[in-house]
Amino acid sequence: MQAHKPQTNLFAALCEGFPADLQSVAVEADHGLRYSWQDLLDASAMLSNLLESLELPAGARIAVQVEKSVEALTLYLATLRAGLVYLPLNTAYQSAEMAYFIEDAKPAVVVCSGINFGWVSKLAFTAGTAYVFTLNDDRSGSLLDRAAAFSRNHPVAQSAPDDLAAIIYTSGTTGRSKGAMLSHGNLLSNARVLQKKWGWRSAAQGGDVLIHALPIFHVHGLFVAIHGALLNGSKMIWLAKFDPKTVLRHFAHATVFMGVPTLYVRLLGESGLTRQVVNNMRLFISGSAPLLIETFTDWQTRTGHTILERYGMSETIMLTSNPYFEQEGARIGGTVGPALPGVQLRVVADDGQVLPVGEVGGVQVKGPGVFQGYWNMPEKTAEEFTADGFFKTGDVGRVDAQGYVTIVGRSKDLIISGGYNVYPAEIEGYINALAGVAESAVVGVPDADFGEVGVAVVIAKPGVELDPGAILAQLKATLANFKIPKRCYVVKELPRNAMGKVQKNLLRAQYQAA
Ligand code: MLC
Ligand code: AMP
Repeated sequence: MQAHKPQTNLFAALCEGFPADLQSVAVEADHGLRYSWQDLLDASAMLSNLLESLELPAGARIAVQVEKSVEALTLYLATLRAGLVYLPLNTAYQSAEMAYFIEDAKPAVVVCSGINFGWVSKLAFTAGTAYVFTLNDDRSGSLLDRAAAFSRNHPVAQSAPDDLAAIIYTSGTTGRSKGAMLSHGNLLSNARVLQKKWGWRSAAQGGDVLIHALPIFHVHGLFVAIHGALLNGSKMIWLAKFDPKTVLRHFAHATVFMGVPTLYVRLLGESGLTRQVVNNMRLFISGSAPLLIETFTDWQTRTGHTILERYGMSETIMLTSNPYFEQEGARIGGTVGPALPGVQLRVVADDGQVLPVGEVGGVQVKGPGVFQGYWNMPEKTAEEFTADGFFKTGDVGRVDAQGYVTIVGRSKDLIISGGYNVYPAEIEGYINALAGVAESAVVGVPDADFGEVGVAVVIAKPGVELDPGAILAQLKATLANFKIPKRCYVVKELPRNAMGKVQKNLLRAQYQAA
């Protein structure tokens, strides 16, 4: 008898979780269409065949900036299936941001919305991209037109665990975005661990249904949510955008919900959120940003459910999780739970000494989800790893005697707003380049909805009168909307320490109250 060879291509491994009845519903989209498991297989095969017909070199990047749709999901699956590298990009990125990603990643194929074809194709062709296709959220565009001629059969590419599956760009503290290279092995091992840890229910156990309301260009929506459902053969209720009232309506037919804290805050703002409404739900998961203890307890009071908070990042996928099963311990608000199986997590002092239980320091990790390095940045990659192979997360935290991790802050200058990362250095760079600006500092302040939002504090060049509104308007014309500081102040000077460094902690305290 031939031994069963485990699948190492992520797509092939996900398919092993598909239910026996391939005609059953895999994805129920909010525009009313239902896609069967067979539809996902057929569509991904056709797209894979199209990609293969382009005769791209091994490791070619497929850069995708499109609105959320089930077809975009099948393009992701097709890229894995063809053994190529998926590179998703936030739909909010404007031309300067897109130019950087395309120049840096040199994708062989770019897929964009039809409405952006003019400027995106110009950037892509200038950077040497050979093919630009369009894909719209109404199932139109040249990508699907071209794929229609291809077969619904496609042998899955042989991918080794270390072969790249995706590149996820994360902004850099110096302002330059870095592409985190993730392999089939990284993504698959994490998906399998989470399937067990979160008790995903097989069809025989009644099955699970996931409400998918997150964007699909970041780790949370693309990997944690999609892999979770597919690997378990669980249906997804696919919402193009998060709307609290729509989500409330779907709770009756679903069992699992994943969100960034802002989604929970907005759901709590709905009077319709009651115990009865979530009666059918099994699990609420939060991550990507700190979940305030008030949100955690308000959710418990209103729904009777305890949110499971987990922690991760683009470079590592998921690292820790509060327990799902009672016998593994309680879900403790304010903590992100113990390290997942296979993850080694330690807390170190500034000098690299490993700290004892309870002490606060830099969080370092090692494990099967930790990425392969930053695209084209070997020095930067080397800087972020210790000599003994731990990745420096840039988060600051502590671990208690039971192994529960609490994230207390970040050593990286980063604002997390509604689950999106905003790097002050990048925004400051743009502000400083505006006419009449001498200098600027961007800091994060607490916000009831987004958790944290950016505030810009700007100094004018001598003799120049700056208008804060005009500064924000100019930024809006250039940068992704979520990066725009929510407020801007023009001041005479910035607080500095003895070394002349701007004291952002003082600015934060000052503008938090303002
Ligand atoms: C929108 N805006 C934001 C914002 N989202 N501003 C700051 N932060 C954000 N996150 C701006 C809009 O541009 C608009 O500005 C104004 O705020 C109001 O917009 P809105 O209509 O309320 O926003 P909405 O479309 O509802 O989006 C909010 C949101 C969205 C919370 C649904 O931001 C979202 O989907 N966030 C999830 C991000 C995510 O998936 N993160 C995972 C990263 S992975 P104006 O001026 O134009 O009107 C990761 C690893 C891990 O971190 O551990 O998971
Ligand atoms: P990203 O680079 O978008 O993947 O963001 C990763 C960062 O999000 C981490 O380094 C953390 O700072 C933050 N993060 C993710 N999950 C949590 C959480 N549950 N609590 C606090 N911070 C989190």
